Amino acid sequence: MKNKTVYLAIGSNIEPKKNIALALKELSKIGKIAAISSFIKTRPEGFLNQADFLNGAVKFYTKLTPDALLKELKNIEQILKRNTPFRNGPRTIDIDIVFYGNLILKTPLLTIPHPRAEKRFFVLKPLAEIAPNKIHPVLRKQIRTLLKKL
Ligand code: PH2
Ligand code: MG
Ligand code: MG
Repeated sequence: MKNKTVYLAIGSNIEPKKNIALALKELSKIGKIAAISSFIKTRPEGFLNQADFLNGAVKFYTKLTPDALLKELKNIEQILKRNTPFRNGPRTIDIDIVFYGNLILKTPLLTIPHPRAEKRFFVLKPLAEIAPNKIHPVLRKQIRTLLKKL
């Protein structure tokens, strides 16, 4: 199968520098990292009473199918002992698939593009750094435009 271009959003608010470095190392075992954005400090969204996050985005080439990629990302989260006590709570690492080529997919386990990407500064800002012209396949707008509208 041909390589697909995937954009991942990465976030951590428990020892974030260490855990992001470990996550990038694990990611490089399941595909090729083509670009890494800056990692920016962001205020927690959803559940507010927790530490600030470091958030960034990665451009990634992989031959894995969306389901297989999701499984591998969950596995990396396990390797980093992700233990989220509750929804939107603190996490050692969160790796979300934002885009998988131009695929539009909705299954009970996986929605691509990520269904909340366009509402989240902590996703759009780093993504705009490495993929300003990438067009959201559902909204049909560039990342830079979605960021500006936020
Ligand atoms: N992730 C969440 C919920 N809230 N807030 C920030 N700043 N960064 C995140 O990565 C984040 C969040 C759920 O995945
Ligand atoms: Mg997430
Ligand atoms: Mg996630």
